[in-house]
Amino acid sequence: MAFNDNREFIAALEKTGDVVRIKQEVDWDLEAGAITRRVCERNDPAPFFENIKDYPEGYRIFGAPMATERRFAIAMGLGPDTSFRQIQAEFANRMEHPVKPLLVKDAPCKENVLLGEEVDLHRFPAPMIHEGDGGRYMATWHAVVTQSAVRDWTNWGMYRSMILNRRHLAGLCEPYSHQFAIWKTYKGKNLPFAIVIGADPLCSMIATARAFGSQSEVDYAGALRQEPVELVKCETNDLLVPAHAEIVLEGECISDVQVNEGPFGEYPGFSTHARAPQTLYRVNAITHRNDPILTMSCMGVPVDDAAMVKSVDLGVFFKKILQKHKMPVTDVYVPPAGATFLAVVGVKPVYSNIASHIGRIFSANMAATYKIIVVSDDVDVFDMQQVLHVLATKCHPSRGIKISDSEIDFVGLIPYINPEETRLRKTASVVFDCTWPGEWPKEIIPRKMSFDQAYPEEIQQRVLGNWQNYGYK
Ligand SMILES: Cc1cc2nc3c(=O)[nH]c(=O)nc-3n(C[C@H](O)[C@H](O)[C@H](O)COP(=O)(O)O)c2cc1C
Ligand SMILES: [Mn+2]
Repeated sequence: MAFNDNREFIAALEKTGDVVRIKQEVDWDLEAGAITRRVCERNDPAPFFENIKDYPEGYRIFGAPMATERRFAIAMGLGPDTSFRQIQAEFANRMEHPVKPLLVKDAPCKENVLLGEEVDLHRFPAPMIHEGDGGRYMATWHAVVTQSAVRDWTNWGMYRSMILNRRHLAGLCEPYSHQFAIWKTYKGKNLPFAIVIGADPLCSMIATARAFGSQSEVDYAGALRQEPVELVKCETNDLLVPAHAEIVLEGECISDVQVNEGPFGEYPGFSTHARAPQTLYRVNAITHRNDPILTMSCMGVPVDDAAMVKSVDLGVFFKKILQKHKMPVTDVYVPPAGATFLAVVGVKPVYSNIASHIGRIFSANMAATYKIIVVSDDVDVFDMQQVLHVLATKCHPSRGIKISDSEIDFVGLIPYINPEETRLRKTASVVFDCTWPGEWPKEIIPRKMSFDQAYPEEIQQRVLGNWQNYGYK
């Protein structure tokens, strides 16, 4: 049974000790952000702020909903100790079976309907998340729903937005995003939107995934939930939104106008994107549940929600792309600590120049992951201790490192590039080949001194069979 909303999710997290109810008053101005930041950096339970300064009782903030493997696993209905490998495999399997949504009439998200003069974004405790942010961010863990002009494509994407005044937001929506593509179908007219805050955890998670082309994310939310998502129609446009969401902002993105947005603490772990003209969202109506729970992601040094969910999603996506190119890939791990910049690829069998080949496929298809480590199948790609070992001992400092030019897709988010590279939209990508060179004869390949390779099978079996007798668990 999937969770219908964050309230059920929080109740489940409480049972396993993965959430902390904070009853002490906390300030929306930096304090809630600072707590959430420290929580992310320590892998602590999610903070659930129940008492926010300046706001009535019941107006709450749920921070870092999906920033740990444990919370990700629980959101998927798996045990809290499920390994990253298993989580990723389950995610990949479920995504193969889309489930269409259900339309309903009655919905908790309509408990309060605010129209006209009642529309005021300041009713909600939107936090000032990091020092230096351009404003209070209303939407940092949510889904923005839009639909193409001919209504054949409904998109859900997570694109942040910042409060400008009572009824306007400024939002960052990268030019490669689907929302941008959808807006183009309106041929210069305003784009109707619904910003859905605090839907069930898998509905928000799916809004961050990239592997969909022009398919509708809601069917994949159903896939992850293994149950349909219940949708209800908006009050002021025809868009459909998750019925159990906490807060829904309905309105239009205004054409021909741009407004300054940011800066904001970004997912690579730095604030790199200067204040810049972005999309203007005008809010025409707000609907919300009684005692609404605002969700918040405090992006920064990993592991936050973005690092966690993008790791799982990109691992699945890269493996698919490499398989499409007939690469003998065993697994792909995008370690959360690498903030999506780094991927580890396991291959079997290894052949000459396979690492360069993989590097070229990455550059051609997935421009935002610039460092690739290629390992053979005796290395568990999900175990960074093993990966570091082969990076240190098998990768030749010159022959094993292949650098190539690369284009920049994510304007301004790469911390290590200089202004000239930003202007030219050029950077580089690198492959670390941690496999033995294909041309080496067997005799010169060093033998790995590990339990499974340095002992005869018979000794290994004896040792494993007696392990507890020796006094080990
Ligand atoms: C927490 C979080 C915040 C994000 N914020 C933005 C954003 O402000 N603008 C943006 O273009 N992408 C943002 N992304 C990335 C998009 O969600 C991601 O590219 C997603 O695939 C977009 O949906 P689309 O493929 O339907 O365009 C964010 C991702 C996460 C996890
Ligand atoms: Mn999309």
